[in-house]
Amino acid sequence: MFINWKLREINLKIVYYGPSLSGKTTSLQYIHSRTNPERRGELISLKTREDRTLYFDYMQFQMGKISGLMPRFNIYTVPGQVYYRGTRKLVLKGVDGIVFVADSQVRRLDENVEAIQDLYEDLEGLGFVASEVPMILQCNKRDLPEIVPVPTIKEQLGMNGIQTFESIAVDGVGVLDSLKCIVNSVVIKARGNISSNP
Ligand SMILES: Nc1nc2c(ncn2[C@@H]2O[C@H](COP(=O)(O)OP(=O)(O)OP(=O)(O)O)[C@@H](O)[C@H]2O)c(=O)[nH]1
Ligand SMILES: [Mg+2]
Repeated sequence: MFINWKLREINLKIVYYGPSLSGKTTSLQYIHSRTNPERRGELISLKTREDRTLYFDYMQFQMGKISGLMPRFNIYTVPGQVYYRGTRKLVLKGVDGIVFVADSQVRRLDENVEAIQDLYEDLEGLGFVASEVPMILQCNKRDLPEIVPVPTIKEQLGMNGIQTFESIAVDGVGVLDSLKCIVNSVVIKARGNISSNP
């Protein structure tokens, strides 16, 4: 969270985190396509020839007010491929809220578990108390045939107490519901921080 008191702006950062090919970029593309063009910036994607995220995807949008300040939401996705671990950690710097995008396919369960372990390690390495960072779970690819039941995913990821959404990012199903939920949690936390440090 970064407040520019002169401009009366508050910058908030939401990161879409998860294993490779889970649907993070697809989710952000859908969000971009459904956001009012007057309230959002360009979608910036740095990707390889195979359309995989190389560094991150990014977009910004404005919405509502927080304690009289204009919030700017900065949304990022991390590159899920294993060897971009360092980049993932960089993207998490200063994060205010996380959407963990799990790939629901049976054969990807282990990758989801590895990604959540990396996430907690990275957060701790950056000085966060992981349990204090607003986080939600988006179980993606619910349209595919061999998928894990949501309660099993939650249990395997140790995310039983965490708000969860099912999604089909390619069709936009569930994507905005999960975005609204994390935005809401981030705003509530920001309000609390502002009122305790006026
Ligand atoms: N069937 C199905 N395919 C999906 C869904 N969401 C994404 N995909 C496909 O999965 C592939 C990977 O999606 P991306 O959004 O690029 O995945 P990513 O998480 O950004 O991957 P990295 O950038 O490598 O971390 C693409 O071919 C998408 O079209 C979904 O809900 N259902
Ligand atoms: Mg991507």
